[in-house]
Order: sequence, then structure tokens, then C-alpha cells
Amino acid sequence: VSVSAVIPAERPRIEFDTERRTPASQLRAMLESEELSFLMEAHDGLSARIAEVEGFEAIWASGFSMSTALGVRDSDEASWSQLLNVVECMRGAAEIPILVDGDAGYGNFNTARRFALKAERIGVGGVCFEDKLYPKMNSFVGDDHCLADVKKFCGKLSACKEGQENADFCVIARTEALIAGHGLDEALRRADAYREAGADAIFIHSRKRSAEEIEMFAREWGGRLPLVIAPTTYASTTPAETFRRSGISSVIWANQSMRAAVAAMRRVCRAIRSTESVIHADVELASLEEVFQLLEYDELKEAERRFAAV
Ligand code: SPV
Ligand code: MG
Repeated sequence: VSVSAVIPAERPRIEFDTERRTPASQLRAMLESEELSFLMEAHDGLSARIAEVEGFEAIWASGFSMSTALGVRDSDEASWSQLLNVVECMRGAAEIPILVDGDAGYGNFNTARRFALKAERIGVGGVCFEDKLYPKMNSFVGDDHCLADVKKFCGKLSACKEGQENADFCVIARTEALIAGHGLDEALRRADAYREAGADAIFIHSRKRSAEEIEMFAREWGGRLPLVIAPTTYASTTPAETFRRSGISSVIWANQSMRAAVAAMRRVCRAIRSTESVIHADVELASLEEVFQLLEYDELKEAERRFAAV
């Protein structure tokens, strides 16, 4: 069976929302824009709110970070409904569009499209699936990253595109070809098959210490679809300007808020435990006032005045 055999000849026509107001249309506009944009990782309602307040254009609902916050490993240990419950909290806490990490789609084309549709109904802007096998393992762990069959993965993407309700909803295809050590040609071959299957953007992942292979990929890709990257291992050696020059559409800061929380919680717990006091820890803490402000306690006071008075 050729790749094209699993792709419907006539895909539903996508009508673009010219006002660009839904989360999906905002995410689509961001991906398709010439400007480099940044998605900040979030793993719960609070981190989503903070990403928005700090000015990010969009949120990456990271499987790694949400799993970590749930106390489990990034190997499909959390169920997809658990993860979407977390995403629903984010959706309630922030208005900027959310791109949800859908891992490898939790099984076959059917579980992937059910996940995508449920995510769309929660009100996220798009989902991202990677071409690995279920259960997947985090891309930075070990060397045992088996890739999915290209045709099967294309079937997943096409099923999601055909099942979406809002024309602007984005399905992003992530190839792990470079992570799995297959090289540039295989990454390009896969990305192009995913484009033909209906993907709206390609997430090209790398875990090298430099951006060289990403730059090479971008050059060869030539803008066939918007490119998304998560420069976790190479961001410190690469200024954002390099991504701009390479024609990258969007950069995902995939896990920094979660790792900041881990570091801060450990420091504070250690200080309080060892000194039997909060005197030393207190300087690092957000004030209660800051927390109340972030979650708009004032609005509740005002609403009480308007609606609860009898
Ligand atoms: C995630 O944030 O869950 C990702 C990106 O998938 S990575 O951890 O780099 O694989
Ligand atoms: Mg992930």
C-alpha cells in the first residue's frame, strides 16, 4: 500500500476564519505568520495563567511536564483522559491558544482522532502527534526510540483532519526521525508524507547540543509547511535569531516552568526541613497577595457585590 492509498483523495475544504478569533484560528495564524513565535510549557492551571500573564502567545500542554506534575513518567503512564482533565484546567485559567501534546496518539488512528476531537471540544487550538509507538518514551531518555510505520502514522493524521469540527483546528505532525538516529533524509521523507496526509505544521525534534541538524532540515524543507521546534538541548548554544533566519515558525519552551517548579519546591522544602523554620525560605516565596492577584480574587469580591447582595 502506498502512502497515498490511506489518504482520502478529496479532503474537506478548510474555510479560514478571517477574524481569527477562536483558539484554533489564533494558533493557525501564529503558525502561518512570518514572525517567530514562542509557546510556553504549562502543566496545570496556574502555570498556564502565568505563561499568559508573562506575555506568551500560546501554551504548549507538555506531556512530559503534565506527567511530571501528576507524579508519573513521560511514557504514557497518565491516561489521555487524565491529561485532558489537566488541559481543561489550563483552558479555564488562560485565554491564549493551547497546543496539546498528544504523544503518539494512544494507539491507532481511532484513539488519536478521539483524543483530537475531545481536545478540540475542550477548546484548545490544536494537537501534536509524534511518529513513535505506544507506549512512547520521552525523547531524552535512552536510545530505544522506535518509529511508527509512515503509512500508519499518515492514517492517524488524516483521520484527525477529517474528524475535526472547526476548520482552523491544527494537527501538527512531529517526526522523531532525528531522535531515533535515522538522519536528515528520513526526517524529510517522513515530514513530506505527513504534509501530504494533511498535517498543518511539522514539529522537527532534535536532542543535539547544537542547532546544526535543525538548520539543515529547515534549509532542505524550504517552507513547505510551518516548522515547530523544541530546542531544549540546543537553546543555550543558539540565539533566537538563528531560528528566525532559518525560517522556523514557532519555538516551544517545552519544560522550563515545570523544571523551575521542581528546583524551587526542592530548595524551599530543604530549607524549611533543615531549619525548622520558614525564615530563610520566605524570601523565595511568592507573596499571598501575588497569588491572589494571579487568580483575580478581586473579581470575586466585585461579583459578590453585584450578584450576591440581597
Ligand atoms: C513534551 O514536552 O512532552 C515533549 C517535548 O514532547 S520533549 O520532552 O522534548 O520530548
Ligand atoms: Mg511529550
